[in-house]
Amino acid sequence: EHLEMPHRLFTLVFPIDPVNNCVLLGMKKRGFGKDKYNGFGGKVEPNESIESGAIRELAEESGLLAKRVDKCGLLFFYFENDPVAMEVHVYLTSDFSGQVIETEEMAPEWYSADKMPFEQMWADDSRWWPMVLKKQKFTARFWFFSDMTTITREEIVPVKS
Ligand code: 6OG
Repeated sequence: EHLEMPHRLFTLVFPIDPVNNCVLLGMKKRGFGKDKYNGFGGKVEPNESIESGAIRELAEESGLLAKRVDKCGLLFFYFENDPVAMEVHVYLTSDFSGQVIETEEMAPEWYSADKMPFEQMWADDSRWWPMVLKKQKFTARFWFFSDMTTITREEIVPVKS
């Protein structure tokens, strides 16, 4: 039933340092998700592919230039008071260059991949991040109460690579 809802396309990229098993998170300084840590991403523009949107947003928000990004999951968010669902394409990248910079949007910080600051992240993240650690691709759906904090229903389905 929810599949018929209109969707808005977003990307979310997590840079990974495989040597130290660290992930770069950004403290969002403004806009949607302010004062939360998250990966780097945003809306996909009409003239670009989802992957190029992911690479563009990563560069804009962190200073890192990814040569490639690897799809690890697909998230759908349904908000009680919003008729438009969010479709968020989630990527990892270990193939990047450049220097991490703080931007108007994000204050980046490295975290150990198994010590994520979930209490300062969106409530869904602690539910699906374990799939990332297991290298298991997934599709997940979360229904949020109007407080944007409480998850009222969730579905997390592993998918084949
Ligand atoms: P801009 O407004 O910056 O794009 N996003 C979420 N990420 C997680 N982990 N959980 C959520 O739960 C999220 N809702 C949105 C998608 C918003 C950015 O925030 C992500 C985009 O990367 C509801 O253009």
